[in-house]
Amino acid sequence: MSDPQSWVPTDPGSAPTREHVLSGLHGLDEGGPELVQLLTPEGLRVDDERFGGRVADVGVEELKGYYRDMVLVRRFDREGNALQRQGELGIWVPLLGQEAAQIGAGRALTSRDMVFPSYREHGVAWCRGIDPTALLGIFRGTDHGSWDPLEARFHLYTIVIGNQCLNATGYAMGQKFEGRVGGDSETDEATMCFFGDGATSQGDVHEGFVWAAAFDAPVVFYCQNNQWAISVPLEKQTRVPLFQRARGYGFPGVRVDGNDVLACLAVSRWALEECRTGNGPVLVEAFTYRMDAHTTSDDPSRYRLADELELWKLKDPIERVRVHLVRELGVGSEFFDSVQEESDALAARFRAFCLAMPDPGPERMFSEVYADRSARLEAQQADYLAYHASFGGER
Ligand SMILES: Cc1ncc(C[n+]2csc(CCOP(=O)(O)OP(=O)(O)O)c2C)c(N)n1
Ligand SMILES: [Mg+2]
Repeated sequence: MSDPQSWVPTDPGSAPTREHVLSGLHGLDEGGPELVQLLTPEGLRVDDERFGGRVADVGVEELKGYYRDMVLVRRFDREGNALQRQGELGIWVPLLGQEAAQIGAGRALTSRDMVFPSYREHGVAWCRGIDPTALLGIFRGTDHGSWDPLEARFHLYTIVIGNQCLNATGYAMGQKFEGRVGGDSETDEATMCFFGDGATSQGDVHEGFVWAAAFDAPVVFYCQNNQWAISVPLEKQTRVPLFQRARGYGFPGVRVDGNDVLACLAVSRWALEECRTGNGPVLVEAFTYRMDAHTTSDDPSRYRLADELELWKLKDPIERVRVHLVRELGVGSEFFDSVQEESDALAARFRAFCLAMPDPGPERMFSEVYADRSARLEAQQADYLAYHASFGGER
């Protein structure tokens, strides 16, 4: 494409041009020969010389567990979307299509490892034991996250693109300085940092990579390449596959099939182990697809073709595990029915919790700004409360 803006429809209401169609084709990319895959979209196990051994312990029970994780996470994700559409949430950030990338990574973590998410990591939060209802406040506008980041070993969501790469790198440098790396496999720990393909164009990510490399920080940079940064396609972020960028910084990069939970688990286990033993950092590019809108405020039909989604549906991360469990491992319908039931119950609880959430009082916006409250903040709060009271309780 000669015109760098040719992928942007000038009139959003118009039909896509030939250029738009061609730029949409990047989504058909199979991920290239370097893609690590252990479970094909058809549900067949394939081996990988480098990473296959990392999941040798995964049997039918473990696979059923990952299937359950993905179904439950998808179910409350869909409920979040519906709640936003019904006016109960200000916004929802869907993870549809990225369940395997997140569960594979999340289940590779130990309780000692620390995680820095962006804003779409509901599946990783699930793996950290954070109840899905704890995510609702952020999207209902009542809090910035209601879990204790250190206790959960899962930082609060970061909306500022790429910023968490600096936080994660700093945290990982601390792990290194404090000797919690490369000593004892019972106590060693690592950091995992989640970000998107678009974030790789941010200075913060570059700076994080440079510092992490210079200080051998035990951080796994886990990029979920879902092919889009809102309406900006991958080819506007990079000229080379993202995992290859790691080489320029001096650490390894691996591209894994982000719709294959087993491969994501294997590669994440390897990457975290590298970091815990002092061989970090590592970049993992989970090659996946955002099947829904960027957020509920976005309309992807303005900038991408429906065909692209139809192709990725054939690579659905949940379906391939289901097919594998049924055809190769003989798992019967009882199991699938019970997971379905459990997911509906979770969605009902999620919804009921949301509808019962109290609105925070007007003093709430002042209460956790600083650890020590200043006189100025006290005065601002008093002014605001007086102003608020002048409406006589009307909101
Ligand atoms: C520093 C900064 N710039 C711009 C934005 C607006 N913004 C929100 S999400 C987004 C796209 C991010 O895409 P990507 O990194 O691929 O992550 P994805 O949403 O696809 O998971 C942008 C530009 C922001 N939140 N922060
Ligand atoms: Mg993206």
